[in-house]
Parts: sequence; structure tokens; C-alpha cells
Amino acid sequence: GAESIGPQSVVLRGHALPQAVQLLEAVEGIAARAPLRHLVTPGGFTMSVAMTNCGALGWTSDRSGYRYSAIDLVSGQPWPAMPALFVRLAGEAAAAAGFEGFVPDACLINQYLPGTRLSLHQDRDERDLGAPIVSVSLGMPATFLFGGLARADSTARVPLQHGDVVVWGGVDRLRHHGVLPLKDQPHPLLGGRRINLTFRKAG
Ligand code: MD5
Ligand code: FE
Repeated sequence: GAESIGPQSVVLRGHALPQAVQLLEAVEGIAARAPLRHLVTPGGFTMSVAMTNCGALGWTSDRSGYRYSAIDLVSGQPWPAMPALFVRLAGEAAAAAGFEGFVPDACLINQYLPGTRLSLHQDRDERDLGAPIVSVSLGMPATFLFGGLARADSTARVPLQHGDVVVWGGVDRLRHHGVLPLKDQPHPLLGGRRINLTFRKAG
């Protein structure tokens, strides 16, 4: 069922379970061509999350800043195309949350291992902040931190499990958020990994 975590944010529990195996197969194919890598932040820190992308645009970071790029600087090639399955799942989840007509042009793929965390941040590199972001959790469970518009605002903890889909939009789109360090709770399908797909309209 749909569970509200903010005025315009919903968790669709287990929504991606029927497609989980196909989603993972697609992720393996993408990572074979655009390897998972640890990006460096503008401040010089190496991220503990390993990232890659598919779609027309991919999110990336280095000492000169955060941005979306059409080219993967590791492979020198465009990012792998976004599988039709991804586009369909993201559009249908967004519609279920009240955002009709969502067509993502970027899918950031995050890989978490035990101990991996994502510190509190906002996603504000996308051109159209009116479009929602859809995220799909696969593998090991994680605790998502959901904050406010100000970095110092208190955070709520939202447990996310294999197959959960979350849609953030509207007034919640610029809320700070992060992921607590992952515990080692191996998953039958993914072992000691969590994969998160985030679908965005970046361009
Ligand atoms: C994750 N990834 O679990 C999360 C899921 C990221 C990231 O945060 O930037 O790769 S996406 C959570 C998200 C995205 C956009 C807005 C909000 C949350 N929000 O308003 O809380 O790997
Ligand atoms: Fe984020």
C-alpha cells in the first residue's frame, strides 16, 4: 500500500518486487559497460557509495563540482541507455503518487556495502525541480533519513526494504536526506549489497 512520509512523498512498499530479478540483471549489464566508481566531492572527499548511471544524462562529481553529463568520463562513452523497464516502473510509480507524465532522462545507480553511508544533502542539480524523484531499493535494508528544507532541521527515520519504491516531489523535493551506515544483513538475492536506483528528470 501507499504510505505517506511527507505532504508529497510516498513509500510504495514492495512495489518493485515482481521486477526485482529483471532490474538486477539490467543493473549488471549497465555496470559492465559503465563501472561503479567512487566519486570525489568538490570538497575532496571520496564518497563511500559507489555510483554509475544510465540514460541520456548521468550525475557525476569531481573537484570542480557536481553536474549532469551525457558522457561517462570513465568509459569515454555515453551512459548506457535506460532500459524500457526502468522508464515504465518510474513513470507508473510517479503516477501512483499523483505525478502524471513523469519521464526520467537520468537514472543514478547507487551501490551500498556494509558501512556505506550517504550524508545529509539536497538534490538540486536537476533543471526542473517541479519533476519528482523516484527511488527503488534493492537488496539489504537501509535506514533513510528524511530532514527538512534547512540542513539543521530534525530528521525522521524511514526503514527501506528490498522492493520498496519511494516518490518525492512538490514541497518535499528539496528536503535534506541521507542514508545511515548500512548494517551487514545479507540479502538472499544480492548478498551483502544494497542497490538504489534514482530516477530523475535532469535536463
Ligand atoms: C538512496 N539516494 O537511497 C537515496 C535515495 C541520491 C540519494 O539520495 O541523491 O542518490 S533518493 C532520495 C531522495 C531524492 C530526492 C529528494 C529526496 C530524497 N527528498 O526530498 O527527500 O541511495
Ligand atoms: Fe539524494
